[in-house]
Amino acid sequence: MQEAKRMPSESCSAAAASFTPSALAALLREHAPLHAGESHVTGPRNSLSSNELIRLAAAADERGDLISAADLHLDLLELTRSDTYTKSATERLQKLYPMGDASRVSRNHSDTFRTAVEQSVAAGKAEVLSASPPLYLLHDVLSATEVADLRGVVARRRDLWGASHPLVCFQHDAFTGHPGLTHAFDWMRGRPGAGGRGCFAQAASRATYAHVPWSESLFVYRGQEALFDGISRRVQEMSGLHDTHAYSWQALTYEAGRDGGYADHTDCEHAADLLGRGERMATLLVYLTDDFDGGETEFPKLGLKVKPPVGSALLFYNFGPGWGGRACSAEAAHRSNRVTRGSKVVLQRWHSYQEQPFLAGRPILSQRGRRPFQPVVSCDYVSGLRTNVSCRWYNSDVPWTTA
Ligand SMILES: O=C(O)CCC(=O)C(=O)O
Repeated sequence: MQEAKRMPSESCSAAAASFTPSALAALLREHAPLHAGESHVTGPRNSLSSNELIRLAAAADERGDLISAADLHLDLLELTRSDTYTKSATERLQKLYPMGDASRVSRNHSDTFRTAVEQSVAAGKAEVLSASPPLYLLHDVLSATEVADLRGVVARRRDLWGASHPLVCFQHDAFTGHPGLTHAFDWMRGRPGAGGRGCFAQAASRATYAHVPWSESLFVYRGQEALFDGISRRVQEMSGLHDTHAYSWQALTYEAGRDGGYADHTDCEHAADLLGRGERMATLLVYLTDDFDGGETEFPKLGLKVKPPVGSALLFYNFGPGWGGRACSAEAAHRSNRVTRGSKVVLQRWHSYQEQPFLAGRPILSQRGRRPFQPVVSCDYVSGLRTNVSCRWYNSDVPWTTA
């Protein structure tokens, strides 16, 4: 936990250049040599059988330990992907994050969104960048003082999470080029919840993390920072996007020298149906810096490259065709271009059509395989496309963190 205070950006300048499978394999050989019987990868997250988990979950329920019960039901959900555990984990999370009956009213969320942004446009507070899919620039969402204060909160939380080197995880061994990783995927085979991902073990993560380019996503959950909760209320008023439909805030940071950009993707969670649980109906991006080069938010299908001024926001609808359309809109695909000078800081928040109060709350996932406050750098196929691999640093526990 002690060794790696956040790396200064000048020492990351070679990150993107050295991020090739063979360079990573060489680093592993040099800095984290294997001894007999060892692997550079960690094992499956969950070594308990579903029967054992069911027994432990029942015991946690019986003693009224809601946090452990929710955690175990989430483990069961990951292991089995069964509707039963979706329901049981949801029930427990809703008990942990009660929102009160008043917030449970059902509403047509795409209509409230549309009405509010159209009013903002009529009042000169927003402009339309694209009609289909609907994409808006909201002016003056934050004052200069608020921007400074929010950046202060982000800096404080980044310091907390910068104390340890990250665990380095990949979605596929082909990307690292390291044969050791295949063990992890073999181990995970037949475990539907594991998702075919593997993480380097601690020594291998320490040897490689500085050579992986990444952008950063720092989750700030509901109730953790009054300033963020206040902004949530304002967003609700300005955009019609209700706080009880929102995910947690994410503070995204892209630093020149370290950043590899974030590849083309849509924000639809499962690219399925707007009405599905957790589908990200709309995305909000609030910009906290603009003194950087590169780093535009680009919508290639719309021919738009945007770099909004500090304190303003982009807001877009991820489904179609047209307002209220229920299929994922390919036209809403976007990326973050690589930052080549300075640092880009953006607040991101997704909003689902369905009300899901617990989505913005701290997830109750296990810390197994990670040290306390140890971040994860995860290199994933963005949007499921094998040509689009991007790595991101996360402060949150993630399901593919293994023990
Ligand atoms: O930072 C940006 O401009 C876009 C971020 C984004 O698309 C994402 O994190 O999913």
